[in-house]
Amino acid sequence: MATGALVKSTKLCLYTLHGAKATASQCRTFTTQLTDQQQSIQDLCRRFSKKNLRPNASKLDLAGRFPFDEIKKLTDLGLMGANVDEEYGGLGLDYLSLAIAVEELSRGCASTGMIVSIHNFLYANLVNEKGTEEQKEQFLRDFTKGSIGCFSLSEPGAGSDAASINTKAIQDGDYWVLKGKKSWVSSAIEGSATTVFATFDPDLRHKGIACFLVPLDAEGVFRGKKEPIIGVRAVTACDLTLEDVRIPKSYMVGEPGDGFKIAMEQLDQGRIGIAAHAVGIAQAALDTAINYAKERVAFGKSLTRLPSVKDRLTDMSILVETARLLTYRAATNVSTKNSAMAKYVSGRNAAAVADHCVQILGGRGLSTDYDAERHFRDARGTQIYGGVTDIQKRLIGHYLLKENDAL
Ligand code: COS
Repeated sequence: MATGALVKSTKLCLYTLHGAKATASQCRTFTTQLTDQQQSIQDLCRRFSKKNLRPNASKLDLAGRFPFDEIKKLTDLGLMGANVDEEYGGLGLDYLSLAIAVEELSRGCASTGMIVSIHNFLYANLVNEKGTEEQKEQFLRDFTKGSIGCFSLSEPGAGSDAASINTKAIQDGDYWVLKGKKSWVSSAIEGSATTVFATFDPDLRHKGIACFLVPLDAEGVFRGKKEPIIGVRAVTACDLTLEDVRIPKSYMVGEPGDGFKIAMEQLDQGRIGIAAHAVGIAQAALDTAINYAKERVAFGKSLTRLPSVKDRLTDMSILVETARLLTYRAATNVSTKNSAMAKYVSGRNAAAVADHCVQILGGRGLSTDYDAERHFRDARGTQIYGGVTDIQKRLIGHYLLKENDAL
């Protein structure tokens, strides 16, 4: 099928699905059975990924080039507003549908999957769920139609310890003035707006943080150079310097002091996105390993018939499936513990599966002519961005003890 026809038919398919939508806020009992709608999203994104993403993934990665054409097609399919309410141009799908989409897209191109994940889980869903009508008009409607949104929390001096951010918010009448530096802001080079978390009183720690929506063309916003990262190289992350950026007070999400809670709640969602992204990368590494093992002959037979390789492929498959189950559970029953556990396991498993994949390809596993080394590089970051593994473990331990009245 020609690309145009595929896009047209898949778009129709999504709109049909939308007629019977389940909203993101609907929380269902976890079951391994996908609904017809979720199954259709999976089929659609799997086909899209295979046809439109996988063929160019290596080229985009090596060039470190943002996937403009691919994101445009995904926008046309509605997937850049997957959970957003219909009245703002979104598809109103549930979180699991978005997680499945991110997984399938990441399977074809990890960078594209990550861009979709961050835009939806960390930006569009925040505005959709917490923004005022006025904020949604300005910071959401166009963001389901092609504008890209970002999430700015981390700073050069504050990553895991998010409550210690140092970007200042100073009130000046009906305006707030923001000054400071944000780091690792994904898609900021192409993006049109970002959330900014800033402190209006550092002595209050997390209670002194507010969340703002900031147009990236506002006076005083300066983008840094693209970070030269080892994986997901088509994602353009950079610093954002805020030099006396003056914004109306109506751009604040919630009340002063709500910012930390907003950031944490959004990260609970964002971690589901990263977990799904990691599952997609792990599945891609398993695909690559199986395809190679089927073709490659050693000791007079196909690699798949060697017990050591079969054992490795079996381990890989178990790692992928366990990560997927935890991710789907987290997307169905969103909680800090479920999303931390999904992210922790999926990131760790993706790194292990990608390592097995390199090993099965042997010398070719080290070559950029093959996909294995890209999966290996792409997998590594999933244990870092969205909150490092150590933080996920701390969260899981905290809630485990809390649930057992053992804190
Ligand atoms: N949802 C809602 N509220 C939350 C929350 C969540 N997931 N997590 C914490 N809070 C609230 C707490 O309930 C507490 O509120 P009260 O003061 O009303 O009791 C407040 O926030 C402070 O919580 P806590 O004491 O646990 O905060 P800490 O400073 O100890 O930080 C961690 C907690 C480490 C979990 C947090 O800083 C974090 O997630 N760090 C990682 C950041 C990250 O992932 N960065 C990458 C971003 S990608 S750009």
